[in-house]
Amino acid sequence: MMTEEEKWHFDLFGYIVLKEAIPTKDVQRMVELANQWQALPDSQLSTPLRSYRDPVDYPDLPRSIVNAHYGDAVFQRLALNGEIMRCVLHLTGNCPKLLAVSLTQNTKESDEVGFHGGFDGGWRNPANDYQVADNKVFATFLNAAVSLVDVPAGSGFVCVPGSHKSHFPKPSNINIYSDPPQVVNVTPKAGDVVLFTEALCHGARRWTLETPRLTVFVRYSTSYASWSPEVQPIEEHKDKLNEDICELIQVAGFQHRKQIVNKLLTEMGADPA
Ligand SMILES: O=C(O)CCC(=O)C(=O)O
Repeated sequence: MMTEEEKWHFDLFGYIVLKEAIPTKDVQRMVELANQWQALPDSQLSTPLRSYRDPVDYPDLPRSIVNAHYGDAVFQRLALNGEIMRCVLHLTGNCPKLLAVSLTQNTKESDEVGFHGGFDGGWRNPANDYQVADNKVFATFLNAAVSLVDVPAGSGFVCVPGSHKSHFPKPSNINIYSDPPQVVNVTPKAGDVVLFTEALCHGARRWTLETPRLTVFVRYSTSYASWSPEVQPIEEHKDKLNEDICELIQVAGFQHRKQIVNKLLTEMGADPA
């Protein structure tokens, strides 16, 4: 389901860019909702929408509105987007779980996001695994960063390519503003997706434009990841989700094949067996 070139790129660098993966009308709808929701204080967002960190207490952080998929069907379509899912299915061995859909705004005033992930003081998080075998790439914790705006060079997502496999600490002089080859600034256009393993050392440079940077971070893990058992459909808001999304959120054993996976594989013309 991933092409040979995509596997090569993802394995070597820890991310791939899926160009024009999201239909323009869905991008426009998400921008519209982002502008509406981001203009409201947390107290006026309809539950279960809320900020990851309330901007009243954290005015300098980029504002990330979590549970966006409960707020509008466009975010449910996004979490099941065919381009994203053909890669997520490959990378999770057909055992995906939807963890989070967060609509994030960075303004010129927002703090930059320092490097995190990758080699972390000699200890590698066992829940954030990365392996390659049998011509397959395997990653247990993925982030699809869907850009709703064109990102200019010099700001937005940065990473240390290949750091998802590194075994040595990053030199202290390497930071989010360092140059290639150590640090790469990925600058998607509206509708592009940067799909990366959370094992990759990554962060974000300060936003430089007057109009905000809008990104939807759609996070997936393997369905059997037991470190996120609390991520289940929220009982009192379950009626806002379609059946496919509800199933995608469920924890399931690694031998269990979700119906939504078979449905997606069939749609993609792949053999569900
Ligand atoms: O804003 C970005 O592109 C970086 C976001 C990030 O670091 C994360 O989602 O873990």
